[in-house]
Amino acid sequence: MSASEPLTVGVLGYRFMGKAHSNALARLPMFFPDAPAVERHTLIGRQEEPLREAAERFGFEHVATDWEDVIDEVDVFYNLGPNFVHAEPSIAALDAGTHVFCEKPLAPTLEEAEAMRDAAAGSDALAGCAFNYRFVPAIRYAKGLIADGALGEIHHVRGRYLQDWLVDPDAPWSWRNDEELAGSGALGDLGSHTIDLARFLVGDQVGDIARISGHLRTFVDERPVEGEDETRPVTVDDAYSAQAAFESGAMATFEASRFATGHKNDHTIEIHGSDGSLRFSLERLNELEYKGPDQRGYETVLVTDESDPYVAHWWPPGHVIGWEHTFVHENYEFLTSIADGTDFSPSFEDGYRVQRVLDAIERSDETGEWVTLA
Ligand code: SOE
Repeated sequence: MSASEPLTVGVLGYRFMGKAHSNALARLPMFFPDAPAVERHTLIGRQEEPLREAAERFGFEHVATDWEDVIDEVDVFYNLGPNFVHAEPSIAALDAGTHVFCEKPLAPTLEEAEAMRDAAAGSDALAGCAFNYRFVPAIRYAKGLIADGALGEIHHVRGRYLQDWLVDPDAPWSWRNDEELAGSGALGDLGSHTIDLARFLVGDQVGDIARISGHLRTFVDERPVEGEDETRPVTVDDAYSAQAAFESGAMATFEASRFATGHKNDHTIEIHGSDGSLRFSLERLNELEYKGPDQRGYETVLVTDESDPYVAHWWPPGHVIGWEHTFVHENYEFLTSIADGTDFSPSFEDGYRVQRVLDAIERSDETGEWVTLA
């Protein structure tokens, strides 16, 4: 790729994440003019008709029904498919020297995540894992406070991710309900975000998770298949909870549920230290609640100043941004890392480290014992 030519991107997946990332790529030229030029080259999917319709709508030049025909033809491969298609195409692309951006969680199993991590380590191409919540301005602001020591010694991390889209027992079965296809349920789909955020925010202060105990629960064990007169078993968790100790001795509690009635996409993380605390909620994405050493209680900081991360690319202070903008930020950073030949976080190593924690929670649930992460 020469400096003047655009990066050609092939994207596998054209539903929810395909739309989120295609929108992000389309926003870059207007809001991040210093981002590398990108050509939305090929959209990859199995069903030709809806694929062509999506390619038209998302601005892709070409379509393909087989990823193997694409990964050698583009500079960057986005793997936005279901968890069970993360490993093989991503490893093949990295082995071919194609940069890879893969949605979270990295894989359904620890073994596949390890193979992806190793492929990235052995490739000259760049690999990133799309934990988009690292790219919320308020989360970046929180990380700055923690890095500056504003919270003092970290004692507690408390993360939870609550949704309720499956509380209706008649909500249809999908690949997210199947262990072979997804690996786990709320644990991997939602818990992976929270565990990654905890590692991102306090990892430098408290080290990695040293040991953990977990509990998984499936409330509804079979669901109707949409458009058919049959049901399929639910073989993954509907909810999980876990408690953990970091290497420093700091404590963490994590939970996620798809049965938290009344909560639509409620991802919150709280951190308590010797000198202060902070609290973030995705439902109030532009705000950070912070209690510093000189305050009696929490104050709500509206993180929309032009000096705040990414904000200057958008609108004046107070003109808030949303969930979709986090994808623009992560695409900007990943594509810029490719163009500059610099590292990108979260890497496949980060994705693998999250997968180790997911796997440990599942093993703890099976044995009823704490699991030490070597
Ligand atoms: C689950 O419904 C989901 O789409 C997750 O898969 C995403 O990662 C999360 O950002 C929103 O909820």
